[in-house]
Amino acid sequence: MKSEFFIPKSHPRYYSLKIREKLVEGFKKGIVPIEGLIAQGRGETFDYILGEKTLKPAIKSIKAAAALFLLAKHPVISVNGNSAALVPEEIIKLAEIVGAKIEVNLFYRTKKREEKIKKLLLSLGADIILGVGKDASATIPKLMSERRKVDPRGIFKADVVFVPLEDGDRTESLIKMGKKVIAIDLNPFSRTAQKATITIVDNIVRAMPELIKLSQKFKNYSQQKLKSILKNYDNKIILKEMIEAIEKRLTSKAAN
Ligand code: PTJ
Repeated sequence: MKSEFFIPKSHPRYYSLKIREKLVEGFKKGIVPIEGLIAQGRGETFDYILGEKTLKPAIKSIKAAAALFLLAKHPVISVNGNSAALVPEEIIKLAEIVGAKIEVNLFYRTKKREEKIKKLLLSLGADIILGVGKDASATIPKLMSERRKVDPRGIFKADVVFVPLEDGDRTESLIKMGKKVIAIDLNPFSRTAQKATITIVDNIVRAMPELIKLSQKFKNYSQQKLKSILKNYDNKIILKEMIEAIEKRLTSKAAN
């Protein structure tokens, strides 16, 4: 179900428009909820301000995320509609490299959409997808949204949960359960960004290939080296650096 509209490569916003098209296609296929298009719009705003590139603090977060993944005993990648539409192959690749399970977990949960996302990931080579239908039989305590329903083999028992593009109601609950949370969120002010153990403030389409690359590289590192990468990481400092980067960019734009 490709877009009927032609986007010329010469268009100054070609890449951004192509990402948008992926989400629209995902929406038409029943993978992305209509609210997911709004979420992308919010992300685009921050990306525009950041200059649509991966900034240095984000690279530090990606390195720490790779280290945490590789040190984890039960890492799980939580997939929603937007991440399934934008980076399905990358999710599978990352899971392979770091030995993570993949679980579908939706805020706007419907049986149909869960099944479609599972089918998409299986068709791209994933071997098992958790969290769909009756498999989501465990509950995240004190969480009221549909995201509370999780798989006992997956998010429920995970020590590290990766939540690319989250809506903010779950990260805090996962942290309270004693888990470590890695988030990708272009908005450094969001609740998810503020509460996660590691926040990658970057576009998911740029961050995922970098995370795959560094996870592959770090696989050769000793546990001690991975631990020291984590020890030197401070998420509060990273968020501060990202907010300062936004401030700097806005100030320089205002001066021109
Ligand atoms: O598939 P579901 O039912 O689980 O629903 C998924 C959405 C994304 C609709 C749901 O989680 C939601 O409503 O999310 P929010 O509250 O809009 O938050 C999404 C966050 O992701 C916002 O802080 C955006 O800035 C950020 N974001 C959006 N697009 C990108 C992004 N961050 C990185 N890369 C993007 N491409």
